[in-house]
Amino acid sequence: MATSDYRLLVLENPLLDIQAVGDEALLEKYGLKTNDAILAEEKHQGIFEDLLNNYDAKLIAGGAAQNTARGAQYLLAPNSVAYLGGVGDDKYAAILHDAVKAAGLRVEYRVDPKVSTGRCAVVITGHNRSMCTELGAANFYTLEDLKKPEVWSLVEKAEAYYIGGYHFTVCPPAIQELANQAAARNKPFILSLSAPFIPQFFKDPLDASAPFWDYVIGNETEAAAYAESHGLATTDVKEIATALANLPKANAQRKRVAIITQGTEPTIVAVQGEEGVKEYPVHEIPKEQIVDTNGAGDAFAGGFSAGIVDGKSLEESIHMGQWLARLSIQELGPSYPFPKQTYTSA
Ligand code: 26A
Repeated sequence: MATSDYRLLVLENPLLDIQAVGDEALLEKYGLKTNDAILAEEKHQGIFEDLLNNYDAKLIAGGAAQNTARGAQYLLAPNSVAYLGGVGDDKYAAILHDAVKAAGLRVEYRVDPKVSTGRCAVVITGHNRSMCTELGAANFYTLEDLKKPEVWSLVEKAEAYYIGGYHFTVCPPAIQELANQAAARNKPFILSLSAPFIPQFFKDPLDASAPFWDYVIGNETEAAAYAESHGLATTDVKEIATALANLPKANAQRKRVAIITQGTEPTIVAVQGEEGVKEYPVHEIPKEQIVDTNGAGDAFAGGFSAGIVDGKSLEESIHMGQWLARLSIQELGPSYPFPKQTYTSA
């Protein structure tokens, strides 16, 4: 069946991951938690060189929603996904260009010749990953960049939007513009909560976009952070999912769906106005097959979004997300196996 090009448009922060296996001492040196995502402060400046010089770090294409976009493209027909964000004009941007080209992902980067491409230090300890990000050129994306003709034509062409919540630290007006476009034209608007610090410290722009979420995706720690910062008075993942699904909504033509992943525990799904939540068990793989879990959530979101864009059922879309996450955790960093594996439906 012929489909139109670039049906899914994704916006967030393109980053290069500098990833290494670390230890407690390294986490302690930089005051990092074993499993977290934060913005780099003054005290973290040395971590990138430290990882490269002393921990045999690998350079891997990252940026949470860029991983999701590569993931969705993995499952969809060629030329289905386009991605927006800001990079520099340097060797790190060249690595990102190579990675997205190999994945068949179209990018429209805002290129800033004066600022370095963003970097994310990823410290792996066992099945945990601690991430510390210096946004660099990714931090300079603006609403004007979204309105450039070559970008805006992608906005108009797209049939669905996916926003990585990390972009709330960069350009809420661009997110809001895509939210409005989605609601006005009844296109699905998918949002990832991305990290606990987003609902904690970027509550206002997050809440401004909430009425536009058709699908909201998070993991258990992000759900808990949302609940706490929004005074939900519960720590129960199912109750939080139900609360998210039933927030006020702008586009009444779509019922909101809230999806909470919990690692190897079942994926929780709540639908606006519907009684009860559904649970979708995860098909675990043997522990020795896991390389690292960096990007597992992004991969889930990529598979899920591919399903939604392709008009698959909610159940099938969840299955696609779980399938792609399972592939990704068997690769180094937020990557997918090539040659491509063939998806088998639920
Ligand atoms: C603004 N921040 C903190 C971030 C990120 C981020 N992507 C965008 N913005 N912090 C970490 N990541 C990415 O998350 C992926 C794993 O889920 C990392 O680059 C990594 O590839």
